[in-house]
Amino acid sequence: MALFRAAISGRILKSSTVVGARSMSSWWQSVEPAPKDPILGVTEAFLADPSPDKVNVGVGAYRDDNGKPVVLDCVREAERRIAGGFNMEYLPMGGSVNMIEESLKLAYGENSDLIKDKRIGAIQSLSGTGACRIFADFQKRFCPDSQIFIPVPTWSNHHNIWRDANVTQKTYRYYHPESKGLDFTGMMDDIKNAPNGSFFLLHACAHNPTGVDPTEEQWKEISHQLKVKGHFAFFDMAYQGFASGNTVKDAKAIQIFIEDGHQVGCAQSYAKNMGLYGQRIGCLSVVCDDDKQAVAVKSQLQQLARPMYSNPPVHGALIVSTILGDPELKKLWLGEVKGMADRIIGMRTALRENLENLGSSLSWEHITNQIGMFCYSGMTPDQVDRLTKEFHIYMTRNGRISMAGVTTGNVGYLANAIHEVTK
Ligand code: IK2
Repeated sequence: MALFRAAISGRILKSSTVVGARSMSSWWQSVEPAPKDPILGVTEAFLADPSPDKVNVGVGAYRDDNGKPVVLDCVREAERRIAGGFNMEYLPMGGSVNMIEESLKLAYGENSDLIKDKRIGAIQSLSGTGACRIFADFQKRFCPDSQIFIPVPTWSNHHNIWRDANVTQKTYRYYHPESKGLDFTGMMDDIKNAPNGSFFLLHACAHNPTGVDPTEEQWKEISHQLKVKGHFAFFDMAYQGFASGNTVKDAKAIQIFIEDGHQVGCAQSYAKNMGLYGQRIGCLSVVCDDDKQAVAVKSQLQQLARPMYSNPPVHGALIVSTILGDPELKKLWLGEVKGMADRIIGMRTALRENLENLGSSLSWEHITNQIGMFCYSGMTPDQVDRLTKEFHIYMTRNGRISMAGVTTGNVGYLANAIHEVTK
C-alpha cells in the first residue's frame, strides 16, 4: 500500500511538473508569423482596401469583362448531370480512373501510343500544386541525390514545393529583361552545363509569370539538348488552352519531347482552363518504359499520397470526366476556353493601345507579344508600390499583371496609372 501511494504521488508530481513547465512557456512560443505569400498576400491586401477604384490584377484567376468570377456553361451542365446520380464513396487511392484517362488524352494526344500501350503511370492530384508536390516527393524518394533546375523567374510556389520535398534546387536562365523575351542562348547553355541526368522543370505553355514561351523550333532544340544530356523533363501544364486558345497547340512542347523519346513527367491543372480553382482537380503523370513499370510507378505515387490525404476529392473529378467524356460537352468546353483566351488577348491590345495613346515614351510591344494569363510588364517593385499606394491597383511586386483581371471598364484607369508611375 505504501509502495502504491508512493507510485501515485510520483506520477502526480511528474505530471504536475510537466503542466507547470507548459504553463511557464507555451508550446508555440517560438513560432513567428510566416511571411505573406507573394501572390495570395496581394488578394488579402486588395480585399482590405475600401477604395471604390481598387483593381486586382494580382492572382491569376479569370474574370469576365465585368470583373466577376466565371463558372463555365460546360461545368454548370456537368453539375446538372452529376446531381443526385452519384454516391459519396471514397475514390480509389489514385483517384478517378475516367478522369485520369481523359487527362492523359488531353496532355499526350487522343491517339497516343503511350496511352494505348499503358506506358503512363498517373494519379488524380490536388490540382497542379498537388501534382508538382507529389512528383517532387517521388523524385526525392527514388532519385535522392538529384537536383531540380527551375527557370528564372518562375511561379513562386515552385520554390516552396521542391524546398519542402528536400530536393536541391538550381536555376536556369529563361527570361531576358532587356528584350523582354526568352533568353534562349542562356537557357541552352545552362541545359548543356547542368550535370548529366538532371531534372528540368519546364512550363508547357503560357509561362508564369513572364508570358514568354519558346517557339516550336526552340522547343525542338531544347528537347534535343535535354536528350543529349540525359536530363529528365518535368512539364508543369497549368494553362493548357490559355496560351493559344487551343488545347492541342498548347500541348505541342510535350508532343515534341515524346516524339524525341523522352520519358517526361507532367502536372495538369483544371483550375484555370475549366475554372475549377477551388475544386483542386488535376493529374500527375509519368511516362515509363512499359506497362509493368507504369503500374509500379502509379502504386508509388499513390503511396506518397496515402499518408498526406489518403484519396483525392470526388466532385471535381466527376465534373472533369463528365465534360471530357462527352463529345458535346467537350466541344462546348473547348469553345469556352478559347473565349477566355480571346478576351485576354483583346485586353492585351487594349492595354497597349491605351498606353501608346497616352503618349508613353516606352515600348509596350511586349504586352501583345507575351501570351497566356500574365503580362510581365517590366515595372520595378517601387513602381508597383506606387500603383498600389496612389491608385489602389494590386499586383505582385515583380511587375506581373494578371491580364485576366483587366476589363474594358478598368483598362483605361490601369493604363493611366501605369503611365504615371513609369514616366
Ligand atoms: N503551376 C503554375 C505555373 C501556376 O501558375 C499555377 C497556378 N498559379 O496561380 C496563381 C498565380 O500565379 O496567380 C499552378 C502550377 C498551380 O495551380 P493550381 O494548384 O491552382 O492548379
